[in-house]
Amino acid sequence: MSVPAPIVTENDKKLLQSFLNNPEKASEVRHTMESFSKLMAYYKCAMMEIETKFNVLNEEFSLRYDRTPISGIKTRLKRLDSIIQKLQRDNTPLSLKAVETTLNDVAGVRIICSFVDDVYMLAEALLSQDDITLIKTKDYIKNPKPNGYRSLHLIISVPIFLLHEKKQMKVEIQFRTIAMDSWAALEHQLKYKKDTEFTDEMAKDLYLCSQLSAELDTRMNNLRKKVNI
Ligand code: 0O2
Repeated sequence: MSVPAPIVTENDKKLLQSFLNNPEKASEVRHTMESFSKLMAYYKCAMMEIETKFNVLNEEFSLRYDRTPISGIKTRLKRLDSIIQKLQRDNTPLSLKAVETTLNDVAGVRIICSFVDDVYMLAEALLSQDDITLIKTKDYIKNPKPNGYRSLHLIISVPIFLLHEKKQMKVEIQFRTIAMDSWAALEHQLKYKKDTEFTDEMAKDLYLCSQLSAELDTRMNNLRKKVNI
């Protein structure tokens, strides 16, 4: 039976000891950690604002048309290691300012829609709200990625109202149909399996699956129009 890796490694202990021996450094690290946690809390608030806006839109649509265009909402905050990786990838020096100015996807909201038309209807409804500012659009539905990935991405800015100030926070919103979401989730699982090579043949097959999923979306959307819902 293998011995589980210790939660606190010898290296961690050495690092902690070096901080204890250097109170100035310890206080600097504590201050940075506190500022980081505060920034993450602001991003979380922005995600909550966006999630609420979509719940309201879903509710109103359901009252008017007796169906819900949103089948699910997922939110996620980017993890510290992903934040660091992305900044390093772009050769951006690590700082909290860089996180706020350079990264667009620290706060992520994914809206899973019933039909393709719902994606655009919901995006338009959100963008028509006067506290939402559009920063960037990437339409991977009209222009899918070469691997077949489809989704509509909006980077927006939304205000959060704190005790004594109003702060504009960026949120990445990904709109997908159920079919687009299931393709992306399975592609992620298949591609990130570390011990097997992902061959060109497999990539072709995956691309074919994305085309089938696009065909499914088109047919479902046409049926929706015929049924008139
Ligand atoms: P996670 O775990 O979802 O956070 P940017 O610098 O933001 O303009 P970036 O980051 O390349 O450029 O943005 P892009 O192309 O809009 O894609 C960002 C996110 O879209 C990814 O986040 C994924 O969630 C999703 N995505 C993009 N391409 C693919 C793909 O080919 N397959 C799947 N399954 N998802 C994709 P992260 O940070 O990679 O991951």
